[in-house]
Amino acid sequence: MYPNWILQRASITPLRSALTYEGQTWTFQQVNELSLKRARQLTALGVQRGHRIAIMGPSTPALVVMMYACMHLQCEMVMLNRRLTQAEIAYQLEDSQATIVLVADEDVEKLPSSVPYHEFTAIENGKEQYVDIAKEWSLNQTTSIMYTSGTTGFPKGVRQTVGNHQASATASVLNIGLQADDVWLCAVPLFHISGFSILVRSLLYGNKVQLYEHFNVEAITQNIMDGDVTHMSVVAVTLERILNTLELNKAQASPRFKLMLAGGGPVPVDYLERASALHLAVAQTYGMTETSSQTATLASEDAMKKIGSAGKPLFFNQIKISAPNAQGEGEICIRGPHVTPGYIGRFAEKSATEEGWLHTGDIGYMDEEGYLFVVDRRADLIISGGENIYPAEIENVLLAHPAIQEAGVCGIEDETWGQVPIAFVVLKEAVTMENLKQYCEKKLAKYKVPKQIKIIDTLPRNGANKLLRRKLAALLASE
Ligand code: S0N
Ligand code: AMP
Ligand code: MG
Ligand code: MG
Ligand code: MG
Repeated sequence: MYPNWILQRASITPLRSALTYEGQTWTFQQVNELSLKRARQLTALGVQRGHRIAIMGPSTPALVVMMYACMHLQCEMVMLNRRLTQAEIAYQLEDSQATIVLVADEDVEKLPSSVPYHEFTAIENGKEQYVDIAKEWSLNQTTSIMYTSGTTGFPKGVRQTVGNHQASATASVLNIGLQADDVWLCAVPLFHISGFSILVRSLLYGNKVQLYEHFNVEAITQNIMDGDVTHMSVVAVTLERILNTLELNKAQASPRFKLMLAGGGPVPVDYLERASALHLAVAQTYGMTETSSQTATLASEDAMKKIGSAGKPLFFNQIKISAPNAQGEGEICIRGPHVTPGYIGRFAEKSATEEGWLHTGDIGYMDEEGYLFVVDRRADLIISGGENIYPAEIENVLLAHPAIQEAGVCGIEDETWGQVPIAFVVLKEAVTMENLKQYCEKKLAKYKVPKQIKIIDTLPRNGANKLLRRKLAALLASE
């Protein structure tokens, strides 16, 4: 058993700053008191210890307090991505069997109708009921559940336990070090592990989080130039926005700024070189929802020497390359205390690991010095601005349309988002593009809606009739 992180942090450093948002700052004691009050208010509304509840809202202190309240109640939090459509949210609620949704007022309209929910302001203004807050948590208790799309097209709910988060945060700090006045800027969504892991690190380290609701590039770059913050997590797209802003202003990062963790997908080498020219320390990192964030990270002193590498495995964890080819490239497998114990819902029976090893599906190699290079992502995964898209998910939606006989989806390079999805369809009856587009928008989050839909006569398939997605992009190129 381990002490409740929120209570222990408030007890050790009550007066240290925990959170800053739009110029207002809360100490760990204040955050703790607010979240305890919110836990009593949730109790009055019938939320009980261990319930599986879903949460949705923009990245604001209200969301942080709601999450901490749920953690006080040892609830399993299903983190809902705000960009999803009602149909996609309905799937996750059904699959997870969450008892209730706690939703920011502005997001209520995003919920499918007839889903039970409590709005944040109703909770915040509601009455309180006494509840015994657990002082201790067990390592295998589930803290959070995040859905990650799967090769089958059905998103999988990944369990992230107390032990997973603790191991991840500890390994992170052993790698990058820590000082009491470090401040981590959080402008990645709290519903992704990129964002939530920043909160966990803050609770374990006693560091402040500077929270942003939107990716406000001017304000964020100013923070980096002024040294208001020391660390930040970015994806390639947001890194590029910051580089661009620094370059336009002929400015550099403050010497107080220490490190940017860049992950969630490949980071173009060109960005790393531009960052280096601006004295902005960027560490490329490789991690995923199943590993509660980073698993390997490149030390910033190696940034130029091993450019393009995602670094070495962090403490407590191991990486191996399974079935390597002649070039040493094979499937990246990960073992360690940060690896999920498994999935929930329809994938609960499917083991996430084999003999403790998580088979990521990503392809990579380790060089002779043990540095990991990720060369290809898992099974046709498309990453758009840090959001994952599995072709099968879009294909399943397209195939359900009455006019569509066959569908194939692949990613193409995109200036703005890194990659975007495009679709190829074989029709069984006439249909307008407008109809198809509207249909997709109803069923799929905006970032998953194919940027182009091409009508063709047959899809490229192999002898076993398997769709050859990698040949789809070539079709477009040959037009
Ligand atoms: C890139 C972001 C910030 C873009 O959002 P922005 O600028 O706020 O846009 P909006 O105003 O919301 O929308 C404007 C239009 O843009 C479309 N749109 C928005 N996002 C995307 C997108 N990703 N792809 C395509 N289109 C997008 C909107 O639909 C809207 O369109 P219109 O105008 O037509 O209505 C935002 O996307 C963002 O925050 N991305 C990052 C998400 C993220 O954090 N991903 C990482 C997930 N992976 C993990 O968590 C595991 C790895 C990990 O833990 C990690 C990752 C990074 C760094 C560190 C770590 C770590 O290990 O600690
Ligand atoms: P998610 O499921 O959202 O957690 O995304 C994790 C996936 O993003 C990994 O399985 C990889 O395919 C990809 N990814 C993460 N970091 C990197 C990286 N440094 N280089 C290439 N791909 C990455
Ligand atoms: Mg808002
Ligand atoms: Mg994902
Ligand atoms: Mg925004």
